[in-house]
Amino acid sequence: MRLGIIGLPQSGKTSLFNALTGGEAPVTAGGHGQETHVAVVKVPDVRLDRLTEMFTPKKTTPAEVHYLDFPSVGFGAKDRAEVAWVGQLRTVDALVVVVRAFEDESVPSDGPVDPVASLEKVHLDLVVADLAVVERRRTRLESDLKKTRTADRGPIEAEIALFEGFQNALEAGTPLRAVDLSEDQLRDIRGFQFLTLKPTLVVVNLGEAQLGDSAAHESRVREAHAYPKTLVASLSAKLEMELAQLDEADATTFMVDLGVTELAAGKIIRQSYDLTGLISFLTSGEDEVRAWPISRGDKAPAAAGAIHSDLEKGFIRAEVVAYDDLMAAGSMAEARKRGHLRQEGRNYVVLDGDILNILFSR
Ligand SMILES: Nc1nc2c(ncn2[C@@H]2O[C@H](COP(=O)(O)OP(=O)(O)OP(=O)(O)O)[C@@H](O)[C@H]2O)c(=O)[nH]1
Ligand SMILES: [Mg+2]
Repeated sequence: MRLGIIGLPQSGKTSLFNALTGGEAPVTAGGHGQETHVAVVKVPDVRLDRLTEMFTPKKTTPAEVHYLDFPSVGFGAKDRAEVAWVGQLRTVDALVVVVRAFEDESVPSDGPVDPVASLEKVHLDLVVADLAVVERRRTRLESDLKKTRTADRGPIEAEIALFEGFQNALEAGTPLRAVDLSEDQLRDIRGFQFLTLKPTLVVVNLGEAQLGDSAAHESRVREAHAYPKTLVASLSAKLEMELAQLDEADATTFMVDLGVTELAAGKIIRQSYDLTGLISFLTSGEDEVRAWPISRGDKAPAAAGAIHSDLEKGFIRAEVVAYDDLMAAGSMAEARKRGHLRQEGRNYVVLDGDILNILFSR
C-alpha cells in the first residue's frame, strides 16, 4: 500500500513525512524540495500489543504502509517534468494532501495562508490532470465508433457514456470518487489510475498555537471537501517531526512540557491505512504475532493466500476467533471451551480483527 504526500510548495509535506516515518529528510526552508522521499511505516495496532502479551512470541510483525513525499515541482512544471511527476503520482494507492494553516513569516506563502483555498488549488490540479485523460479517451472512443459496425457499437457507446459522465463531473469540480460506479466499472477503469478517484486524506498542518483549535480547523476543511473516501486530520508537522526524531524518554519529557498527551502521527498512519479499504486479520502463536492486510470483503482463501500461495491452493478451512472474544476469554484454550473458536469454510468473509489459523493440505 503506497500513499503519496502532495501539497502546495512549503506546506510542510516533508515535515509530515518525517513525522510519520521518524525520518530525517531535509526540510527546505524557502526552497523547493526536489527529491521524492520514500519510507516504510509500521501501522500501530493495540491488538497486536495485547496479543504479544498473551502469546509472548519470538517476534511481532505489524502491517506496513509506504509513504512517498513528492517534490513540489508537480503541476505546472515544464513539459516533461510534469508528465513524469504526474505519472509517478498515478501509481500510488491513496493521496495525502497537506494544506498549510500555520502562520510563519519566515516561510513563504503564495498569498494569505488559507487551508481551504490551498486544498481547492491542489484539487483543481488533480481534476485538470484527470480531465485530460478523460478527453483523450473520449476522442479515441469516438473515432473507434465510426470504424465499428452498427451491430458492434454497444460496448463503445456504453464507455463513451461513462466517460461523458466523468467529464461532466470533473468539469463541475467533482472528484471521480464521488461518481457512483459499480464494482465492474471500477475494475474496468483501474488502468487509467485517475487521481481524483484515489482515497484522499487531507492533513491540515497547524502551528503550535493552533493546536487547541484543531477540531474547528478540521471541520472547515471537511465541510469544503465533503466527498466519499475523504478523511481530514490535523497536526503540527514541524512539532511532530521534532518529537519523532527524539528518543522516547526525551520525547515524553518534551510532550509533558507542551501538554501534549498523544502524537497525532500514529492516528494519521492508522487513518491512512483504513482509508485505503484495508483491514487486518491476525495470526498468533509462539513464533509470531502478525497483522496481515487484506481488502474488506475478502474471503478466507484469499486471506490464506496473503500468508502464502500454498495455503490458498490447499485451503481446507479456517479456525477463527474474533479478537474481542479471545480477549474476553483470556486464552485460546478458554475461547475454545466457550465455543468461540469457529470452523469456517471457503465462503467465509474475513472480518477486521479475526484471528485465523488456516488448515490446508500440501
Ligand atoms: N512554524 C511552522 N513551520 C513549519 C511547520 N511545518 C513546516 N514548517 C516549515 O515550513 C518550511 C517548509 O517545510 P517542508 O516540510 O520542507 O515543506 P514542503 O511542503 O516539503 O516544502 P517543499 O518540498 O519545498 O514544497 C520549513 O521551514 C518548515 O520548518 C509548522 O507546523 N509550523
Ligand atoms: Mg518537501
